[in-house]
Amino acid sequence: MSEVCGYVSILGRPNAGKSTLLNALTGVKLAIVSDKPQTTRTTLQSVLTEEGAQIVFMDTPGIHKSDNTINRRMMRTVRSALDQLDVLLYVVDCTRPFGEEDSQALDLIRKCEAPVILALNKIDQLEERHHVLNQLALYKEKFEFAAYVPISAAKSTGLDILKKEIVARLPEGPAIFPEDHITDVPERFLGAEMVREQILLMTRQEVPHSAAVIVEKWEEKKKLIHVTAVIYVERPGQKGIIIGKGGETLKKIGMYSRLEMEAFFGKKFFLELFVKVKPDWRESTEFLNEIDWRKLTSNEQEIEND
Ligand SMILES: Nc1nc2c(ncn2[C@@H]2O[C@H](COP(=O)(O)OP(=O)(O)OP(=O)(O)O)[C@@H](O)[C@H]2O)c(=O)[nH]1
Ligand SMILES: [Mg+2]
Repeated sequence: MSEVCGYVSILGRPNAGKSTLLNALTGVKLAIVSDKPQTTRTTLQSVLTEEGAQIVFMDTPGIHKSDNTINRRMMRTVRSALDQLDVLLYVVDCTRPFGEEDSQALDLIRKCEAPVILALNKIDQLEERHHVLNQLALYKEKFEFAAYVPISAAKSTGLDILKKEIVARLPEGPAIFPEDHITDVPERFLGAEMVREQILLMTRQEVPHSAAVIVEKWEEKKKLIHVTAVIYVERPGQKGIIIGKGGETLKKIGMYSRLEMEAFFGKKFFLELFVKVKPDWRESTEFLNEIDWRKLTSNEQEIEND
């Protein structure tokens, strides 16, 4: 039997459901998900190995207008995901009307030379079948996609068809990674993201955008993993919101993220959380390097090489 293997980048507007789709396609909840736009801040690779096919999926931040340093960096990340790929998976939220920003997002994917598959997501939210057909017709008019697949990432509807459309367009070749390989992302980044996910779920307005998490200690002991993480916010008021009355919110953030870590890594965790204020961190290249796992990995390598 011939084997196929290739890279698939998942692109789309913020909140379209890219990370939900990455998790659903691979069956591993690697990417954090929330109803707040710009949940994903950096690319995240997750590998799916099935009989005869290995697909290296890449989740990306949502395509949006860049105004500050963090947003410009996120858009750079999106563009870099267009560099090396065999198939582009373009995800749209079919419950949202098509607007100017969608046109701009399409301009970006027009630059891609690989086949582009349209995943029309959130069809579980549409009441009538003809709404799906209307949306498909609209997208057909805008761009010649290689395939059009209505899906619900949340309900895992249409994902087998989507996988088939992807696999059909991957180059022949042996697997790049061993069968049990899932990701290159370091454990401590995944842990930090699990804390950030709880912040996104429990806070509103500016707080989710102003929060960053760094795991400072990840120590494997005999019976448990000891993790110390710092939650950074931009203003003292936001620190108060994260901590909550009598420390209630922080306690909940800690408890739910610890449960996530225990379920994912299959070990007991002792999690310590601290909250610090770092004004305007979203404009600091140095700090943005610190929270980006790809930089984190190279720093760690540098330390090892010293
Ligand atoms: N009803 C419904 N909701 C969905 C579906 N897919 C995703 N969602 C919801 O849409 C919201 C955004 O999902 P994400 O997966 O975080 O979206 P994203 O495209 O990764 O967003 P960014 O990382 O911010 O760019 C979450 O509340 C999801 O639960 C779907 O198929 N149906
Ligand atoms: Mg995302």
